[in-house]
Amino acid sequence: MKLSAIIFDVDGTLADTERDGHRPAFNAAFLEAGLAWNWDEALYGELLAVTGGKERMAFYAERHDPAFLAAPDAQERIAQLHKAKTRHFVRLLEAGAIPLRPGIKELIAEARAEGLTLAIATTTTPENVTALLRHNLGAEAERWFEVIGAGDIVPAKKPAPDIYHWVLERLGVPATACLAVEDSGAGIKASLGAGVPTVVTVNDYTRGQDFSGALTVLPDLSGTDLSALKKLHAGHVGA
Ligand code: XBP
Ligand code: MG
Repeated sequence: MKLSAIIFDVDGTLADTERDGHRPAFNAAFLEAGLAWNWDEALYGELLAVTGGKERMAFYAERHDPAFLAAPDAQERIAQLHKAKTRHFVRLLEAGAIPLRPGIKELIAEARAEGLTLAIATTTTPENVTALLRHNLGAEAERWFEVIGAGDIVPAKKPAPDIYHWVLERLGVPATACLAVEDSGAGIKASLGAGVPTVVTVNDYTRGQDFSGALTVLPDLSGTDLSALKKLHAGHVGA
């Protein structure tokens, strides 16, 4: 099965967004709302076990501020905090504070030049994806991706395979004709759960997680061009 599409995860894969992007954006939203919550780097690493910003806040409140969750308007407050957090995160992107990871820009250019289809399968909010692409690759970059599956579009977030199923259905190609690029244990569980061969690039938060089934696990994509990825894919699914 020939490789026809690359499906990218966003957070941790396209860019190192978590420690210096999402985390300070959450903290800015908490401060603005007068909440005494503050997520340091180590705590945030633990909280990343829960995917999705709203889900992550609820998980934190359950353990550290049960009174917050017991209030009748808790879900509404979480939704408001999340809106504010997205605003702060997008502002960081606009300021150029969150660059793409090594090799990403080059791989996207090479894949486009060879006529491969590009797609995105992520847990993050759609606005975050649009802003990340725009501020790192230009205003037209969003259109380079045939399908963008993001956020609450599926109810079950990664590690559930649902977002990959959603993207595959819209791409109209078999899972084995695609290659997923992921950075986390939850991410590869989702991609492999949908039958998509997957390469992993690790980061400080995900190094050491369970990547069984990955075609390869790399520090980043610098030095790994499209032909190398095609070889890995062909070796797995048969050329
Ligand atoms: C990563 C996530 C996200 C972000 C926060 O997803 O788990 O929840 O941390 O994003 P992926 P939101 O690696 O699949 O992109 O606050 O917008 O949910
Ligand atoms: Mg990720």
